[in-house]
Amino acid sequence: MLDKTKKDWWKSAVFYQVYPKSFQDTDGDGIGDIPGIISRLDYLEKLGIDGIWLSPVYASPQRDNGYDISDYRDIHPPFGTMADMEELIAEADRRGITIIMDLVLNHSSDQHSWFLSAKADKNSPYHDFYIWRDGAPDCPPNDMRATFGGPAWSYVPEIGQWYFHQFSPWQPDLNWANPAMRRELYDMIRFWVDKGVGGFRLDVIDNIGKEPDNQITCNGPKLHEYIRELRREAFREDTLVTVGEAWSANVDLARLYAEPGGSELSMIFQFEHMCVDYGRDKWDARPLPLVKLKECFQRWQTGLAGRGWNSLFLENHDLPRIVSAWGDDKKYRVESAKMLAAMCHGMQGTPYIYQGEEIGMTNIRLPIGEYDDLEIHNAYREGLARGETPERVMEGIYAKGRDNARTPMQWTDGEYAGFSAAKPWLPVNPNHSEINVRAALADPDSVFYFYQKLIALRKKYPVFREGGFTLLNPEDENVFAYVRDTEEERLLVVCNFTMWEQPEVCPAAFRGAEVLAANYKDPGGPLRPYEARMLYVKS
Ligand code: TEU
Repeated sequence: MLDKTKKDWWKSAVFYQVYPKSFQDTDGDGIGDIPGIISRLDYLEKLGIDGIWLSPVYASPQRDNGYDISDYRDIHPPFGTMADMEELIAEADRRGITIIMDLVLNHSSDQHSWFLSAKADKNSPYHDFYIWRDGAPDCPPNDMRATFGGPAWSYVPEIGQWYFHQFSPWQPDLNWANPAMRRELYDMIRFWVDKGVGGFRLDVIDNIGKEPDNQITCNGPKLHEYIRELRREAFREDTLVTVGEAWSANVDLARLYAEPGGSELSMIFQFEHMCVDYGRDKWDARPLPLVKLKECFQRWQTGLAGRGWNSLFLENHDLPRIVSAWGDDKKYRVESAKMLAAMCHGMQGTPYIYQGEEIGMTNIRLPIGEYDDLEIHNAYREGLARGETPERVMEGIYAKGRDNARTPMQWTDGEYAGFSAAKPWLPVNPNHSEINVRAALADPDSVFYFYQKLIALRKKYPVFREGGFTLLNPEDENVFAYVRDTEEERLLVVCNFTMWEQPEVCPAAFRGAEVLAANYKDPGGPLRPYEARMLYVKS
């Protein structure tokens, strides 16, 4: 077990993201809940993870599945009670699992009492908690667009003002220029630290320094000043792990957020690698350009070595299932899921596994009416308005829609996959008959045991945490191979990204090396479809 009183304990940790609405239902309403998470802690302990990143469980109208919070100090009733949450923290702790809560500090729900008061009365002490501009009802302050469609400004006739919302009208942006608002957030964070939470994932943290008048959303001039204040005032303990979500980050910006002195955050989630297959936008997905992906990882691995810290991930609740996106979710599902895991977990950083990734869950295809996500419905409307055919728009949604990752966790081959006794809020993937936790646990060659092994290897060999990174054969379009090394150890990771045989990659130093992990028996010779090998030598 990791010593979590050590400042940088999270550098040796592996985290697991739980999306509560889809993890495990216990009260038969078709919606996952906190008692459900508690009931699965033994499973997560078996996997070997050190912490859970819990997507929002706060009180919320659920317009954006909890990323629209109406009370930061309360629990969404269908998920359970505060007592359930306290029990989860305690039960997880008993198993050496730290709970990291999701914090949405950029915006609240439009149903938060602060916003209700702010929009009812210009003289309310909460008015200035949000971003308002005067103006005529037919003339928004500028033409900025919201991420989930439509203008980024909405008008409130009762007070004759516009409010700013980067995401949807139900998610008004908080005004970080207001010190009283910031103080409320810091106090709220301390409320959760006092309950025993071990850290936070900070939703769209790169947005908090926005200057809408200058059309600046990400990386505003005061962004890092705010984050440093947040660190000083709210994240006082060195041992808290803090992960900022920053779609706009490049390597230089990441060094600011995660500099080793610890004045800001432990690490960030950056998404450059997840965007290499975007065409015009994410809905216009192209085949994976492997050379570009390799170049991207190399830049991040070498760029942050000793000067920051990477997070390592291929999935989350906003992204498609990786085995469908970059692997083969049919014939070579098991092989390619393991290959992608090896590629990711061999690098330097802190790995995050998204629920279901560890059993190789796949994307889903639904009729448009069965999707729940507001982003999907907006993309559909906008695609048709642009003149695209429904078929073409649906292809984009099948490839990249966020509900791919949000279908219920597949525990068994039974009705509703053992997720719930009732019809779930989002359809279960029909392939749960084959892909499910029960089957994975019964099969020693399953994707589950491969993840379990990768987690154990990271704990055992310092090279995973400390080693330098060297990319081999950068121009090879089919195989991703790299070496990690310290003065004492060397690790080779070789991954065939195709369903065809590829020439062997094995530098002389690794001839006869120990095989730490592999997804085929008897690794050696040409690489088989989606083959992955992890070789190790003492240097
Ligand atoms: O996501 C940030 C974000 O920008 C997403 O909208 C992302 O760009 C999109 O999914 C990719 O197309 C965070 C949360 O992870 C997401 O679930 C929330 O909807 C969003 O913030 C708003 O809080």
